[in-house]
Amino acid sequence: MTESTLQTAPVSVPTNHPTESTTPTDGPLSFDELGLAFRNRGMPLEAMASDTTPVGLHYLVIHWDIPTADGEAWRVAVEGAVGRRASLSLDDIRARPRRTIPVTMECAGNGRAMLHPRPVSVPWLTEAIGTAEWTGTSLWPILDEAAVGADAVEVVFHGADRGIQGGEEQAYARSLTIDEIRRPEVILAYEMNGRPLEPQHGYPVRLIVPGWYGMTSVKWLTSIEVTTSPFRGYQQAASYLYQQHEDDPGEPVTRQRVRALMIPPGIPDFLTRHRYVDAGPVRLRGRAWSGVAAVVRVEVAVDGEWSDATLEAPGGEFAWRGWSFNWQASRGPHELACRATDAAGRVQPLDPPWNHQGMGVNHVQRVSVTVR
Ligand SMILES: Nc1nc2c(c(=O)[nH]1)N[C@H]1C(S)=C(S)[C@@H](COP(=O)(O)O)O[C@H]1N2
Ligand SMILES: [Mo]
Repeated sequence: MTESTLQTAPVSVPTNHPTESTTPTDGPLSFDELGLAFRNRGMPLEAMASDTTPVGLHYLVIHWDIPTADGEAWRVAVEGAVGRRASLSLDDIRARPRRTIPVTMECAGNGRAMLHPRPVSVPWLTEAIGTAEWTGTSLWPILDEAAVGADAVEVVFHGADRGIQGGEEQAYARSLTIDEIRRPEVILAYEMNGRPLEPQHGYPVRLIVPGWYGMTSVKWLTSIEVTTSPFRGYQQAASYLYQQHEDDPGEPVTRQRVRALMIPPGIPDFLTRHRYVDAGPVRLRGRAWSGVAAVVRVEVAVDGEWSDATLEAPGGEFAWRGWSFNWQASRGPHELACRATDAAGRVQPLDPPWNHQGMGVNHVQRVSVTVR
């Protein structure tokens, strides 16, 4: 590249700057964001055709580097405020009662790049989503055997990966309250879709917390630490907050907000991904989920007119629910949209709910289509 093309490129020139700037911007996408987008890939929306997302199509989030892991030598420590500490090998974990759960996992930052201004991080549009069959063993019996102290309040899950974020060097760690991890569906998972975890998904063992946004499901798990005071690590206390501005103490991000997505119909243009559909009956399909309560309604709007879609049988308490809608497509430009409602009465907003970190951005998806 010559110097002049660099100056007019639609992305800013890489500067080799040592730390990130996360101030929300309406500026062009930066090389930093481009790099994050390649490392943290999304699920192509057409993968919603199947109940279970193939491993290679499931979205990924890796804050730093994928650790090199030796499954034979791996140990998960059970430590802190417990009566009996333990050090579990992969075989120890595999020997325990086995449980397979279909779980829809979504990154809390999904939708972030649609905000104005946009928080600078992984620039997700709508694709930070996937549903896998996770196999593992319930966590609570392990803690019960370790004799959790009466003064215990939280459990911190530590990952093997290390890096710097917010100017702070750290290993990835997140906590949950004791009540939250008593749920039997909170598992230590060692298989995804019937195969050992792949390196990028947390090999050899990770936590899976159905219903919560993905940051909770700590990968490359090395330690389960019972604490007697709330954990204040970076990924808990500084990141994953709904904040209105940088100094806002905010509210912690927890469970997945209700959301529906559709498989964009017809065929796409290569560059813009604008859709082309033939006139006549078109069966729109998609998926909907909520980490709070079951999805009870999905609606589709054609040019702003909302009608109910047909719901398929739920695929499990923690998996997305299929839906379809028969659209009689007439020639011309159209805008399609979809939105879900859950049994807790939550419904998706029409416009993006802005917040400083770009968390839980679950407004309705809009797809423009040309019918020919
Ligand atoms: N140790 C560790 N665990 C982690 C992460 C990470 O970077 N390190 N990313 C979290 C985030 S933000 C998400 S959304 C999910 C993504 O899981 P996946 O890559 O298997 O889809 O993993 C979570 N667990
Ligand atoms: Mo995430």
